[in-house]
Amino acid sequence: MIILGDSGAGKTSLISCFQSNKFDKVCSTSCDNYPMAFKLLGGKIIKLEIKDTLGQERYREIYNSFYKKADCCILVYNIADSSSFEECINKFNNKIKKNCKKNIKVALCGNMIDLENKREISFEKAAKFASENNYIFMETSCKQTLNVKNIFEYLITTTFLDSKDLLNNNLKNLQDFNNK
Ligand SMILES: Nc1nc2c(ncn2[C@@H]2O[C@H](COP(=O)(O)OP(=O)(O)OP(=O)(O)O)[C@@H](O)[C@H]2O)c(=O)[nH]1
Ligand SMILES: [Mg+2]
Repeated sequence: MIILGDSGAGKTSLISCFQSNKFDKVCSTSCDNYPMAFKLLGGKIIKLEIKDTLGQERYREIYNSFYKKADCCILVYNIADSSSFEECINKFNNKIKKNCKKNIKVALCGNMIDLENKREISFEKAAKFASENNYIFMETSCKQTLNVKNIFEYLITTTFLDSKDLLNNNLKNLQDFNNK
């Protein structure tokens, strides 16, 4: 899984919040992958590597090899910063279409919904972009640990479970081994 989005959108915070279920105010972006293991419905076990990236334009080219390997992607913007959304719908989306596997599963993530009074991008606008591209869409807040687990679990489940399993089961059964 690769995490993409503009600098400051909250990529590192999302990973950290997903892993620890809490909000660390300062998150420095690490070059490492974050390995995790999950047991899916029906007992299938997957080992997932989450690749954090640096959002600044000058660093973006270094991730080209990760685009090719990724099975799924979270594309993050800040709902209170329209330029971070523009970066997603233009630059990052083009990169995904050009460099990723054709069948990659993408989740668009509108982060920082705790900043509702500063919102610049409406839910509807982002949902429309997501549906036109066949992307999952959720809004999250790392600060309030809202929807963070959901977006990861939903993306992992839809990426690695067969549609037949998805129909028969409820995704709530996904188990995070690292929390056990
Ligand atoms: N209010 C609020 N602040 C957040 C939220 N998520 C992250 N932040 C803050 O936003 C700032 C940027 O978050 P990062 O996770 O470092 O952003 P990033 O996308 O990893 O940025 P780069 O590594 O530079 O590409 C930090 O100060 C976080 O504490 C959120 O949901 N709400
Ligand atoms: Mg970061």
